[in-house]
Amino acid sequence: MKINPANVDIIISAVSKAQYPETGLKEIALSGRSNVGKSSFINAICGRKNVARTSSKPGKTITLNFYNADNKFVFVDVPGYGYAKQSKKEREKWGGMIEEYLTERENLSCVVQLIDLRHPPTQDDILMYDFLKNYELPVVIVATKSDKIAKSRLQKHIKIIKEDLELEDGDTIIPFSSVNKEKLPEIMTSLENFI
Ligand SMILES: Nc1nc2c(ncn2[C@@H]2O[C@H](COP(=O)(O)OP(=O)(O)OP(=O)(O)O)[C@@H](O)[C@H]2O)c(=O)[nH]1
Ligand SMILES: [Mg+2]
Repeated sequence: MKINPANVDIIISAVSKAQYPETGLKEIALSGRSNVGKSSFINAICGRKNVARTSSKPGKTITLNFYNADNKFVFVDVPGYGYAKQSKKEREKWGGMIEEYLTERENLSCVVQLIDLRHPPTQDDILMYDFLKNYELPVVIVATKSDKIAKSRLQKHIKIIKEDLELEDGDTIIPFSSVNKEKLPEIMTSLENFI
């Protein structure tokens, strides 16, 4: 599958079901801690620099952002979790918005859960993975920022993520870097299964 970068655009920033777009396309959602690289992942896969807004400060993405990827599928950028500077009220509001999308959206065919390759999964990462499994959503784990660790340590870090999440057979885990795009073909092949 090839995505033409010129045919990638935001469809809508939604906060509730009524705003989800009717495209007839399957959706691939991004989930993960704030700042793990979800928006950067969308840009890297789509071959665009800044179609999805990124920031070095956590909490950049605060709505469900739908991106048409060359009419082949839709990426849904979901706000990150584990962002400490949020009030309880904000967290509840966002939690509801994300849960509604993940549990009720018929177009949703796969969730790409991003985990920072440098660190063991957090409690929130484990909770999210279990939540997705509970709803029987297919999950692809992408271990991000692989450019930041030595190649010799990569497999060890992957093993820790697999063990801590108790990854199920059949679930894929792929190390990835949005900076150097290593393993991009593997990511594409894996996403193709869901569109
Ligand atoms: N070195 C490196 N930096 C990355 C990579 N992916 C993302 N980053 C950086 O990490 C920071 C956060 O990236 P975002 O893509 O905005 O993260 P996000 O998960 O969308 O964050 P929220 O929208 O706050 O939930 C930015 O400074 C990115 O440049 C990567 O693969 N390697
Ligand atoms: Mg973001």
